[in-house]
Amino acid sequence: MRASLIAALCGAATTFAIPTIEAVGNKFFTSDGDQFFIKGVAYQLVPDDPLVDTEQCTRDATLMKKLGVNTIRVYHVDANGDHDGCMKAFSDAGIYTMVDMDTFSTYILPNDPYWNQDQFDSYSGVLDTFQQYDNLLGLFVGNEIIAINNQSHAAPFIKAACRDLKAYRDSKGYRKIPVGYSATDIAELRPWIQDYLTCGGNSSENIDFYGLNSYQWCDPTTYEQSGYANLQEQAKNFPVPIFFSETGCNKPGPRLFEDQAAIFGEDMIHDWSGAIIYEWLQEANDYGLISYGPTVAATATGANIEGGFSRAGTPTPVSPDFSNLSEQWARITPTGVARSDYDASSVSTRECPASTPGGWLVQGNVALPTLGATLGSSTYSSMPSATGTGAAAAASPSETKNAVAGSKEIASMGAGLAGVMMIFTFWL
Ligand SMILES: *[C@@H]1O[C@H](CO)[C@@H](O)[C@H](O)[C@H]1NC(C)=O
Ligand SMILES: *[C@@H]1O[C@H](CO)[C@@H](O)[C@H](O)[C@H]1NC(C)=O
Ligand SMILES: CC(=O)N[C@H]1CO[C@H](CO)[C@@H](O)[C@@H]1O
Repeated sequence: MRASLIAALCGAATTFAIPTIEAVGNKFFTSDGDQFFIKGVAYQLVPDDPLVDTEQCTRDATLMKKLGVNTIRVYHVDANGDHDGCMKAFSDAGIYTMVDMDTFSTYILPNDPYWNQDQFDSYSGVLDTFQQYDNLLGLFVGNEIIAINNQSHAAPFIKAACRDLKAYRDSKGYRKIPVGYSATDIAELRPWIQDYLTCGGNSSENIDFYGLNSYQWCDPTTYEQSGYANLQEQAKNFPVPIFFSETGCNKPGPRLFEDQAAIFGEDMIHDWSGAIIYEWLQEANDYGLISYGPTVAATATGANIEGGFSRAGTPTPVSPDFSNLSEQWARITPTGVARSDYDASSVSTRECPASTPGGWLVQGNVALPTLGATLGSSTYSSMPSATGTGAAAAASPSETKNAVAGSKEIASMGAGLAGVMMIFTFWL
């Protein structure tokens, strides 16, 4: 009895006193029944896995809590690492984690997509490792895989990955950890991707949430001018939670983060679940909220120094970005709706977009690739024997309307994966 009690207590060492989070309709809810809004930062100090250095995580979590952070996004982790210390440090600070399951060698390729057993094993390894932590908020199957029209035929592979990871999650009896995707913000592609990943009527094959990496709001601007009014229009009653999985344009600077007031304000709050600011650590791309000491020569070497920036130490706020964000978030305390009052049937259903020449290349609700399939081989085509000619006529009338600023911002700054790639090259 006593032994089993001790065992139970020890076993409890990796589960923390923080409510779990689940996606219902287009919102996140805690297991306490409260709606959850993300106030996040991207956190990737080192290319392979920043969640194995407990001391560093503890220092960062303490300052993040002061900033008002409740979520971090980590792009790459090593499923074999020991994450107990970091996950506990963040949980103790009330901070959830969103983890990308892919690695530099396993991500779904944009131009020659395939989805195979090695990828599945690698992604499910991350799920196996992180599912035990109550402060795991969600998992990404990909980040910015599709950036130009002719990469859209990778979309069914994104859905296939979702399908297989969700089926695996359920087969293992894990809680319903949300599995989703993080998209590049390209005006023409945006509605197609949003619709495609949530269309077809079978939730087992759809994403559980949609993250948008958008740098459209460059201070000073307004809700209308920035393009956010258009983002909102396309996100209305979205079928699953949608949020900014990266945001924080730094041109011309300083960053005022006034978009936070819009995202959490009356115009958007009913349809959006918050935002993740890119990024925690100051690097050459100048998006950092903190640094671990002064910039050194790009060629400098030393413990934890790479690419001219220290990758560990005591976090020091970058001014004025850190305090500007802190002040923005301090004014924002969204409550949303209680789960018990929320009617999830109010969300929209999306039609699978028809293919268009030179545009979206996936024909409607085409069958998804099976595990092991490769595009353009005998194993998969996203354009099964053309059955109609209607597709050509279906070019979206919203294409021109959607051609707002932002895409060029994205192209020039290389968000997300490109940002991480940049870190990666520092290590070579
Ligand atoms: C895809 O589109 C880009 C940009 O329009 C173009 O440079 C590239 O050659 C295209 N790739 C293929 C395989 O058609
Ligand atoms: C929904 O998708 C799952 C996974 O592909 C499949 O097993 C199931 O049969 C589908 N359900 C329907 C009603 O088509
Ligand atoms: C809201 C806020 O804190 N704004 C400040 C952001 O930074 C600029 C530049 O230092 C200040 O002038 C603002 O007051």
